[in-house]
Amino acid sequence: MVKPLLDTLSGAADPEGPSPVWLMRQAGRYLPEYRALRAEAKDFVRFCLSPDLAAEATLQPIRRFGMDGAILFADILLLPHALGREVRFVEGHGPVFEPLERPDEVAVREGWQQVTAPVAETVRRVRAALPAETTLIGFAGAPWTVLTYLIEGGGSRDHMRARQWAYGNPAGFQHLTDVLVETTVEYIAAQIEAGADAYQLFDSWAGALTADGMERWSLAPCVAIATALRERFPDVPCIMFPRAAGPMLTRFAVNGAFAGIGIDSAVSPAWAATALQPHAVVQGNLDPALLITGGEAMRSGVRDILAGLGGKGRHIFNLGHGITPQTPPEHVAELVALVRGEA
Ligand code: 1CP
Repeated sequence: MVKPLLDTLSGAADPEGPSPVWLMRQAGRYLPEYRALRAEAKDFVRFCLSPDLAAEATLQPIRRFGMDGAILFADILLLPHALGREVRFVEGHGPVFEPLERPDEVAVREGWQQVTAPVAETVRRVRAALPAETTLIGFAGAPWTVLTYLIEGGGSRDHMRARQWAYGNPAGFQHLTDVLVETTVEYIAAQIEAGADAYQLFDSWAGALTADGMERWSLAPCVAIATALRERFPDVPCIMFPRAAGPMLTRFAVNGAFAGIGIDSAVSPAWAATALQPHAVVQGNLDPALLITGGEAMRSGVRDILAGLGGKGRHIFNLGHGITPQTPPEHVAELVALVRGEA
């Protein structure tokens, strides 16, 4: 069975074919059918942990647009939630945690996998409903990005407290990272066993670290996760997304642990084609603002990315970060058609 996205990650894609396409946050509030479904569960954590609702949210963008990849509907903060750091999603604000006071407040907790078991059930249901050619993508947050939320008590502009913990108490920070590496491996393994074809590690805040800090707190733990999973599931590729990593992206690409590297919109396609693409499949990187803008601005952005990265069987079309709620769904339909050469 031809699965264009999985085949690209495995190096088996037809170089003549169009770049496979999926979009970060392709399920979510820009879709009216998502807003209607979301209204069925007041609490976002409960929504994510309801396999019926989460499977439906995963499938909505596939039904409407037919992307090559479906990303599991869940959240990167469900794992720490299962480890006893309870998360609340506050309407109009975002995730909120009781901020960590000490590194030893996080440990591998007996029974945590029972809390995330519904996520694997979602994967099973999506797999059963998905067209055979659609790649099902599991995911988790990278340890650094997850830890920023735990340490700051939620989202943060500069991640100052998390950076100070990492630089000021490396032993304590290593303990926190180790706990997340160990549990992330099991969390993704459960998604793979339930039917995920590939998985992505989101390091959304990698760019807040120094180059040395990124090497230690982003690259090293993510390599550890991908290496452990490759031993168990040699055919399941990892896409690493170290957002805003800049020139450090080459360190991720040459490592060999990751079949794909996600790039943000600040990276030039021409640079990525020479610096990254010889070592890994490159995923990206339309500015989400161009998807909102639409029209010729969007079309020219798409053309530039395809000219730089497409046509080699080593590119997955995506945004440089997630779709935002104000995005017109018609622009998403046009984007998918453009990438496929149908518009
Ligand atoms: O009520 C709602 O609908 C809340 C909005 C929402 C959604 C749709 C949140 C809250 N999470 C999600 C789903 C989600 N989150 C998915 C699956 C859906 C899809 O991609 O189609 C995925 C992959 C994530 C990943 C995620 N969650 C990341 C990494 C990607 C990124 O955007 O950088 C991060 C940082 C989060 C944390 C999070 N979840 C939600 C919010 C508001 C936040 C905070 C974001 C921030 O600090 O800016």
